Amino acid sequence: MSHRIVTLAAWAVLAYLTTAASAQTTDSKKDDGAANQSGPTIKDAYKGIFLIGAAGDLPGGYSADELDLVRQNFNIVTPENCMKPGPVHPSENTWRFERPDALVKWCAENHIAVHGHTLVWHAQTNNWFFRDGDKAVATRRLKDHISTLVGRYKGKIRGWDVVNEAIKDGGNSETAKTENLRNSPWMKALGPDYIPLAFKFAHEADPDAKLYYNDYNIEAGPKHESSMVLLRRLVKDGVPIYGVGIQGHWNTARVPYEAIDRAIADYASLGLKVSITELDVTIRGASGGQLGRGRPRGEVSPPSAEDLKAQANAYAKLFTIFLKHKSQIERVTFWGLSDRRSWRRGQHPLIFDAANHRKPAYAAIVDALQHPKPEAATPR
Ligand code: 9MR
Repeated sequence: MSHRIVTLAAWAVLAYLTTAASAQTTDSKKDDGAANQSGPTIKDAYKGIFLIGAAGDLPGGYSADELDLVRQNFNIVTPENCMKPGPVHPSENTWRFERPDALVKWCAENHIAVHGHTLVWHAQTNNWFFRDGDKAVATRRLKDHISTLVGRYKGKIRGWDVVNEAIKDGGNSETAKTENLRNSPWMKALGPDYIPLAFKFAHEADPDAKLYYNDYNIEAGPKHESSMVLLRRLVKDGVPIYGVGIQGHWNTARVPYEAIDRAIADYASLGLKVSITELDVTIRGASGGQLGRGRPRGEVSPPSAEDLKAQANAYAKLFTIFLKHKSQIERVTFWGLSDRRSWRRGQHPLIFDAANHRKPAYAAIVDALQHPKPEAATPR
């Protein structure tokens, strides 16, 4: 009997010490920038406000854990590469539908919507579209491409980035008065009409699909002004455009908050919806962008607690701005799944770390619903 009491007492002491030790670990981890792993998921927290998306060529090549992460946290997926003209339509009579079909099927099985990306772009588009042909041939190839792809997934893909990145970078006060279109192969082949034509063909193939113009850095400066000139033309000409995609590849050191706030209102004033289509915010400081300098190849330097905090703050401010415009915003999509599944790997840009754990930014985004960051939501 007394032996039993001693054993129980020993267990109690051990249990106390273990709890104390683990509390200490959690506390000291917190100081290291470790994030709370519980609490509502981002897609549930933002339900009925906007769709929350991730980019990726799912499901092939993803682990079971990663697929679970997608199911739990996101309600819309953008194929990162597999539906772009180059991969899906490498030559005039060759289509590679295996990955796009698998993605659409997996998303349907998991009740996840799909946003198609992208029909017309200057990059990842093979030369055959423009070879040995006049304007009529290039127009026919554009139409065939769009009708086949959009038609195949009619009713299964919610919307499309119809034209991607048509506006030149940079600019000045003169170009700001013009559309300042990039001299892309499509521009050379068809002139500025390629843009309304692409929207027309996409709309004919799926009248219910929500059609987007998508671009980066269009929230600020002369490029923003040019985007307004272009979009005004499209709206005036009755082009079936539904929304504008602000890509959102930013960095904690210089997120143009005020410009973003204004740009969303500007696009809404044209009667267009807005989505944040490729969101990622890299961290500043020494741990941003260091792809293994002085480290074994491929190894990435970890972010500091301070950097993670700054990133969480940046994401919270951004979501406060998005919430301010919630009636105009359809969707916020992250460009990738985790810091391992990102085109900016090494710069820690997303809300899950490389081991699929929530980063401080995750809770900050959910928390922005209850506690908006006021400095980011000042009225215009
Ligand atoms: O994330 C995509 C990357 O895997 C590709 O190599 C790259 C090819 O250009 O495209 C990346 O995605 C881009 C998107 O399609 C359009 N906006 C910019 C994105 C990042 O480069």
